[in-house]
Amino acid sequence: MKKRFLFFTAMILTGVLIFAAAAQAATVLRVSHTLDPASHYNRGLMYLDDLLQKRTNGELKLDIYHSSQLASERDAVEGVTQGILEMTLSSTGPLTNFTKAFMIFDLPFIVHDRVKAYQWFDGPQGQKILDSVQKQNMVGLSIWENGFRHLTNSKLPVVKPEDAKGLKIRLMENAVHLATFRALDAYPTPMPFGELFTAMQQKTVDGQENPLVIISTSKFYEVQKYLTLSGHFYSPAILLINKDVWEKLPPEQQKIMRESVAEARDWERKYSLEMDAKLVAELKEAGMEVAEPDKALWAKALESVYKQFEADIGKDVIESLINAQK
Ligand code: EAX
Repeated sequence: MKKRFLFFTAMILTGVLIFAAAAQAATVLRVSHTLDPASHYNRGLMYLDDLLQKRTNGELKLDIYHSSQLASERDAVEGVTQGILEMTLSSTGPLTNFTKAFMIFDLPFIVHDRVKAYQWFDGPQGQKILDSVQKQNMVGLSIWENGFRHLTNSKLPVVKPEDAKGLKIRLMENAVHLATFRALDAYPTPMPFGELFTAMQQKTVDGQENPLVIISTSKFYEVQKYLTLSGHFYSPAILLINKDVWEKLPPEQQKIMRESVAEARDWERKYSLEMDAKLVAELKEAGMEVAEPDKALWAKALESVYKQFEADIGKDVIESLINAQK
């Protein structure tokens, strides 16, 4: 509790300072995220900042806080709803606690062809999901990429779904993800990303699941021997801005922001695809033992999760995302 209070106080104080400075000069939007400076999130946000500065002659810029320096994902989203933080780039992990519309992304194996799925994300269906955050005093700017999540652990090679039985796996604080690992008879342990490396190092958990780019940039290979290329969840990254902050931007800057965000999204997705293509080899070299499981077998073992959340998500929405990838 005390730690969270400190986070929020720090956010408010830096916010006041930045807005005081902004009175004479540029508008600076603080963006919080949890990942490493070398991650796709950070690189994508730097790309966006570049575009914004160029296109507004430096009048609009980002101040990027990486590695959970400012807040965990959950605290950051809460900060944006309250207007004590301007922006965040967040997985759907904590978002489903604010709006159920995002749960569609969290179903196991719902996305198998991400390039086809991008069109659905960027079209009216994705927009409807983004718009669901308005009730929480936020504007959902765009759907970027976190990536296909793969399982790692320090105990044994996991190839078949039953191999995960009994493993203590750190998960995001997300109901669909937790239900998925319960269906595997694992012990899901929800925890903020910032605490994960230490938890694996101290063996509080046996494993975790994240995209390759995160396993690599956060150096999880130092504490995890086994990598299973399960790709069980596809995780998008949602770029959020506080609604009042958004509405105060002059229309010209809003237009520049919208265009730049879409360009940075495409850049970040491409970067993430390139990383995925080369990282298996790099992680092997770093000492990880890599298993390529039969995904159909895993999908079958996890079918029950769809039934569990069908009423919350909507059968039509599920079908529409599946059909978009045919
Ligand atoms: O959004 O918590 C996680 O595992 C996420 O992948 C990470 O925070 C990036």
